[in-house]
Amino acid sequence: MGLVELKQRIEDKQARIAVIGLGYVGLPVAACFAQAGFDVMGVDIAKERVKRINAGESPIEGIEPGLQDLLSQVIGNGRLQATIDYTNLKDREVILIDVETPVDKNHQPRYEALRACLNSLGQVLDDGALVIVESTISPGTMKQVVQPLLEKSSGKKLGSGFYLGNCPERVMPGKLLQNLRSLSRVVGGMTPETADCMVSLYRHIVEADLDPTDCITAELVKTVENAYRDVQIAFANEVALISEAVGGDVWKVRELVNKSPGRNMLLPGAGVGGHCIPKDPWLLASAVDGKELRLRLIPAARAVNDGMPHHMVELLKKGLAVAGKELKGARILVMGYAYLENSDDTRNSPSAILVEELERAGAQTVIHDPYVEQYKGDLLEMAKDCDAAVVMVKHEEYLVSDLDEFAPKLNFRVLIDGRGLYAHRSKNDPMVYHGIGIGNAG
Ligand code: SAJ
Repeated sequence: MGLVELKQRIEDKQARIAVIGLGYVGLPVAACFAQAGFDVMGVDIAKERVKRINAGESPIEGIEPGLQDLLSQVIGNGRLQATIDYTNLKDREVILIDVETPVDKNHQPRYEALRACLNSLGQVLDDGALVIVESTISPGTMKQVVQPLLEKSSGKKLGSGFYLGNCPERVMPGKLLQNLRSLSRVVGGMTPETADCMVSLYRHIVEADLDPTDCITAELVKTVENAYRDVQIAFANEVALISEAVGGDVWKVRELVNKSPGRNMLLPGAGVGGHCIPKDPWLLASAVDGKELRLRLIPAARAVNDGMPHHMVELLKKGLAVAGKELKGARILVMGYAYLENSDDTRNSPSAILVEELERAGAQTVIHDPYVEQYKGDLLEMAKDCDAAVVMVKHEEYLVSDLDEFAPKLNFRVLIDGRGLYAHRSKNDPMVYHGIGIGNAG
């Protein structure tokens, strides 16, 4: 089938769609196209996940407004079904790929899941099918990895046997459906006609701008927008370190800097976690591996942000020293384990780095997080017998908790504040307070 005919079938909602990878991106995407009226086949390697989805049960952790109801609806009316078997994709005309694309400890992209998916898909790919990679990939991956791999596994040629595009997602845990529908999408096609056909497809589920372009631009936009945020956060963190060193207050500095036109200094903090920001700068940087270009800013920003949990340990050592304690043998209350406030998502959590370093130094840790199942509990109770508290996440519960009620529960009133939660709160109690960006750290 040619692109003109496929575009018509897409416009008429006749095109049969597949989504490979039913995680926090793929599942909402599959459900949205099914809700729009398409016949959608979801594929995942996890049998248990497929079973739960076919039972109309969302396997996505955390609160995702509308997702469970939507899934029940589209499983109930048969528009969406899930499978582990790629042979069920033989009749699919549009295939979206939403598999993981992590980076390893050497910051190199790990495309095992993507390669496996393309190999399996190639065996069953229908003539003239449109394959769209939604996963975040290093610029150049469509041309250097996806196209040759799919041509090899399918025995077909790009442009005649199949068509290729890259349409990165901009979802965020807690707002999966909302972001999917309301955020603009960059629609990269290997040819302008492919991008045009992709716009017709996404128009069915995206209310915002759809920006047609080529694949290298789509690959660059996604990784650049997250590297940009990482550099912005690193700047705020470095200003916090300067403020500490010179006796300033970074929160006041930030507030006044941002009064200057065109400034928007982000928030310094105890670290940068999550599924996107720590990874995507490395996907961008790896695009120039082996080329003459040596990057300095993007890797440096990553180093600054990765250094923040370690800086929290340094602040804690100083705080404990005032109380005549050292890390070894101390019992530390870690407040917050999720990577983001009011979330249960712990992927790449800075708290994990902090806990590992504290325990390596011989400290005991008591972890509290009102959202993460295994760390839920009574904060005041958990504070008892702890020598100090370290705030890692600005969960709503901590914003409202009464410091003066909480501090006396600790053996030593040492509070290390990684998110500026208590920087300007009255601390009547003789508190040893060391906060990110507050100059009294001494
Ligand atoms: N963080 C700071 N200071 C800040 C902002 C964030 O330290 O000023 C930390 C957070 O505590 C967290 C990490 O950075 O540990 C990431 O926070 P985030 O607000 O960037 O949230 P993410 O990781 O969910 O980022 C997502 C991204 N969305 C997608 O990739 C589709 C990102 O592009 C968005 O900008 C971000 O959501 C958003 O704006 O909400």
